[in-house]
Amino acid sequence: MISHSLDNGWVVRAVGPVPPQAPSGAVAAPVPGSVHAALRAAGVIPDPLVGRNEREVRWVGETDWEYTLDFEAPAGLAERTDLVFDGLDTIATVELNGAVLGAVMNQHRSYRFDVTGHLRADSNALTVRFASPLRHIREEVARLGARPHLFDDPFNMIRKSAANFGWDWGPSLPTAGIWRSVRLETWSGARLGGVTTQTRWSRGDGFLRLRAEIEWSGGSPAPGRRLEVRVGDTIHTVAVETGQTLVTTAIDVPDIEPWWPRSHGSPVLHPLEVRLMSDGGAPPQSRASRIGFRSIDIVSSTDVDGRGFGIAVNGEIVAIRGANWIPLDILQPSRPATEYRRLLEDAADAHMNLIRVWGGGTYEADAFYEICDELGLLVWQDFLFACAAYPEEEPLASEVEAEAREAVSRLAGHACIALWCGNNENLWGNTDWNWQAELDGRTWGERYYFDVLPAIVQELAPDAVYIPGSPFSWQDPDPNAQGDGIMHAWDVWNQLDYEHYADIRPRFVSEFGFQGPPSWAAVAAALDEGDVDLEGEAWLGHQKAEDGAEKLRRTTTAHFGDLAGDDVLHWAQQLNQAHALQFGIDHFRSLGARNHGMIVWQLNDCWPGMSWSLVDSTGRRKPAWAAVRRAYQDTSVAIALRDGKYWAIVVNEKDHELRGRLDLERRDLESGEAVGHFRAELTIAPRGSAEVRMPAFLTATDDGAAEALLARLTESGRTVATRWHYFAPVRELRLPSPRYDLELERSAGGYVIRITARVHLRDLWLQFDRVDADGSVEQELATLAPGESAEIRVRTELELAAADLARFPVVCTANDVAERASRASTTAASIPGNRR
Ligand code: BMA
Repeated sequence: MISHSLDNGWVVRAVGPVPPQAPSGAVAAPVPGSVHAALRAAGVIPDPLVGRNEREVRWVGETDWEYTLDFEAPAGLAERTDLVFDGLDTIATVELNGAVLGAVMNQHRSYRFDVTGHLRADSNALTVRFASPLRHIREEVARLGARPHLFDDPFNMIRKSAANFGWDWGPSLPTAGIWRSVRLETWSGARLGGVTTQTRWSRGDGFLRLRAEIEWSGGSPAPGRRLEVRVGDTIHTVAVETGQTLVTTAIDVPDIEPWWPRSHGSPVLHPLEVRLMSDGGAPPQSRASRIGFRSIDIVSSTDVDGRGFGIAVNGEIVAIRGANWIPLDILQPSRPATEYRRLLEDAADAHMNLIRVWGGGTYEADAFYEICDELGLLVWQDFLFACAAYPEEEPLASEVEAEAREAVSRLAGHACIALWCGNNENLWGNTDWNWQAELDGRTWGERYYFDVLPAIVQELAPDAVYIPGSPFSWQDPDPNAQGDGIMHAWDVWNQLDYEHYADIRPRFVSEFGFQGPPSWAAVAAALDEGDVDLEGEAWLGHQKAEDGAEKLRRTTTAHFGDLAGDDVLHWAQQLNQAHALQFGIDHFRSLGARNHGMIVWQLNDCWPGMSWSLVDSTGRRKPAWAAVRRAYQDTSVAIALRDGKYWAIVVNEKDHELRGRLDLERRDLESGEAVGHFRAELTIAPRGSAEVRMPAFLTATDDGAAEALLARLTESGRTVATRWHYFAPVRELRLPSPRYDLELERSAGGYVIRITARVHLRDLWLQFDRVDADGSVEQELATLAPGESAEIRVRTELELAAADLARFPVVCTANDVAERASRASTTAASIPGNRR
């Protein structure tokens, strides 16, 4: 089979009732891409991600667009030629030389048209006409009846990424366009179509299931047609009859190294080659990939509260530490693999072992799953339904089935795929969000989640795990019950404050999160120049969460005091997110065997905005990323207050016994001196934990605002984990004014910055983008006792001097916030009648 790319040379123009803002003629349209991206590149629209431009470009989503390409047919076409679109977004008609090839309506499918005999030797005209997605969903509402959904537009009426219509962390920019590659494929005899593999592993031996689809051109049959499968040292051959469209086989692969997720072993991959061949004639068609042998099962034990939920790989329960993944980009839905890699490495570096691809996005490109295979990151893959009631009527029902079949057959072969999940929050929505009145008996998607999708998984990937939704309960009528199945913990952010994580004891929590702003550089990127004001209208337009600004203000004020108008606000909000996530993770990990996993909401961002992300849209890691990294360490120590008593909780997520020493100290914040000390020797089983009740003398402080607890865990004299605990919120804490020595040392591509504390410095963080927006930084969120140092690496082309850096807001600490908070409270107290 020979493939000819048709990605280059497309143009796009507005058609139908053309709005006044539209370009009068055609503009170049990069493929893969979107109309928005093409108009932006042509200078027709402003950057939709800046300021309030999102609203100005609403007309783009209301307009019909026509993509055209003139191309010459390649020479030497075979018996059969197909036109293949890897992705069309979304409602479109495809025409070749004036003849309609088909009408399509699903962003989540690929399309193949037989164009044999339709190509002209010289010039060919290919047209894809896209209808406005906004008009389409309105028409569908009129046809099918409205159904509940979050946010403004009824995204549940179209098979297209829900988040494209706007979400509580992203803009509403309903795109159209050719969002994945296009090509011609020309072949004779038989074509190797979708190849679906699936593995298992048990006690040293692997097992591979394979399912291959074959298409026939109708030409003369070739002798000896067969499918050859090579994996490791094993070669397995299956004869293929002329006209046979499906080949299934199962292969034992004895004595093979398994694939393990991070934290359990190496993600060993083996080359797999599947070849469709015959004796003589056409060269073999071959599909090469890398597979890992592993078995995945759900394990659960039942107690009085309900049934637990755990993911076991090769028979070992994996304590899941993960993050949720949202689409990388709204305008340009298809992104280079390097961007996947960068973010997935951010996850891996933070000791994560699972990524959940959330149901409001897309099925990601192959590269995403290949990188996860390689890094040992499990993938929880949602089917693409989120926060809405979905009609089960035609043609949506058939589209859902077709897209699910394609996704499962494309992705099931990846070792990383841990499970398939029916939807995001729709089971919960149906029981808890008062859908019934609006639905008035209409369908909401139940049949998909309990019938269609599990049947497809069972047919195409019989060893795969399927769960009906996230959250879901095995037996509790409340799908979000904390004692049963999987929970989303959102009340804590929406209504309470992060200490309330300690009030819940989820068996598995697949969403929980706290908002915090992105880097200063990202905030600046979001706003028109000169407009950088966190409390200003333009930035608040990048806060999409319902009542988000108020929720953020409430929680930040509770911990840091009222910092409105203060230049420390951005840093305080970032730090609040970091503290919140650390608190939540420490608590969930302290639940021991009751809880088998936690997935932070959310790893990444799709634009510069206020969100729950750990890494912002410029690729900068937020302080929250560093806090999660510390809390997710294999071996970690946390301090918990239960019923007025303090405990140190040590988790050993290694496969060997931990023999260590735990030193607990109460320290005076001003002098740095230890005022109390307690030591415990610990032996903790592999993948076990220990709880050490602290003696009253250690924690009985007379002045909580002036003291803190330090827990240090050492193994053979080496520090493996430390954790500080403060008795009072930052706003009350008497942290000394930040004082430190800062030295610079040149290193390849930049500097090593050494900061040595002269006083107790809590949560030291370098906002290096304040100095060089083109530079980068590698750091932890460090707390230093007097005399201790942190080394921070920066890459930069600038010549730096210590004086450029040694100031707020470049070097940031919680001490800076405490100082402002105490100043603010003194001022507030001294103004009579100030009740703020
Ligand atoms: C959950 C997610 C998303 C949302 C997040 C934050 O509902 O499934 O819908 O972005 O919470 O509100």
